[in-house]
Amino acid sequence: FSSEEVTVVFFLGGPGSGKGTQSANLVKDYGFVHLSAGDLLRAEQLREGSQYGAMIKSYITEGKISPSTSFPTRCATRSTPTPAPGTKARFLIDGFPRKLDQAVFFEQTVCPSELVLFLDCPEDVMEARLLKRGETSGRDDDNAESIRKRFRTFVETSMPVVDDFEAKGKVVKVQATGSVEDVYAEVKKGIEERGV
Ligand code: UP5
Ligand code: MG
Repeated sequence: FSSEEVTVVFFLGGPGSGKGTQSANLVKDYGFVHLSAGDLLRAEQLREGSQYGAMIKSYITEGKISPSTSFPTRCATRSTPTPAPGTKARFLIDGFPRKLDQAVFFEQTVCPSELVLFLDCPEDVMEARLLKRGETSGRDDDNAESIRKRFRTFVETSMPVVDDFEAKGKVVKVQATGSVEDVYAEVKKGIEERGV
């Protein structure tokens, strides 16, 4: 794809910063196709007959990033509707790329991103949200031990991706500690200022 054909916005932020929640708002108001790498991996994990199920479960529980640069992208392409002719498709890619090699691979082989939305949130706030969600979510990684590992991976492996985009002037950073509504107001302001 070229940037004339599609608009790609990467939506990054720590575990529990609110990417999924705010994505739902953005889909409603801005017509994005939402692709969550984590959701796609969980769907593949649960798909009957998947040869990757056990492997994905282990990566998710350990808070590690699956090694393939292309797997989430492949899942995404498989599940993506074709846009109507003459319209520009808009993709909101949530929780990807979270490793430098994934970022380079995606931008070189799929499409360069237009913008990177980054939800900035302290760990104590994210932890409280995830533990609360863990009471009902059934997610393999919403427990204290996995959360600790996810935070570590985020700091060591995924923040460098954000820093790299920041150095390229692509990042819109939003404080994510407020209410869902307050955070969304800031998200909207950020993307509208950039004209996306
Ligand atoms: N909540 C949200 N916003 C709130 C607010 N403003 N005030 C109060 N509460 C708020 O929100 C989390 C919880 O907080 C919810 O209960 C929500 O109601 C509440 P959510 O919107 O779900 O946050 P999100 O940032 O999406 O958190 P998530 O847990 O999904 O983030 P992760 O980045 O950890 O999870 P993801 O699904 O992206 O990845 C999971 C795993 O998949 C990774 O750890 C990794 O093992 C694997 N993975 C790969 O291997 N490769 C990839 O490319 C991607 C993922
Ligand atoms: Mg999410």
